[in-house]
Amino acid sequence: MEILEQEGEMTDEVKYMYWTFGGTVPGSFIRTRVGDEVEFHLQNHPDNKLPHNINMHAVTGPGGGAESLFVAPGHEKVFSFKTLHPGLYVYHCATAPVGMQPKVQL
Ligand SMILES: [Cu+2]
Repeated sequence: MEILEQEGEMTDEVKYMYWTFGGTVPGSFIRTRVGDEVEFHLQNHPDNKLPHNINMHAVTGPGGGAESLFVAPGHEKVFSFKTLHPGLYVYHCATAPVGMQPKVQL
């Protein structure tokens, strides 16, 4: 998944700089099955201005992976996790200010 900071139209004639997962807000669904082993790659586009990360609420551990996936512009981080519980989970960037970060379900 790639983080893209890009301007979009919030409403008629109102532009906003979105911090997106893959160019959309919210980002796309990531569908897995219980017991899957997932290798997740997070890229931060070189044109971005800020570091980002991802907190997956389906992941047990510090920040749901956020600490392992804190990535500067132009770089990539990788981590692996195993899906242990069924359900619908959110993921979001947990870099401050969290309230401005994109959200989606996992
Ligand atoms: Cu972010």
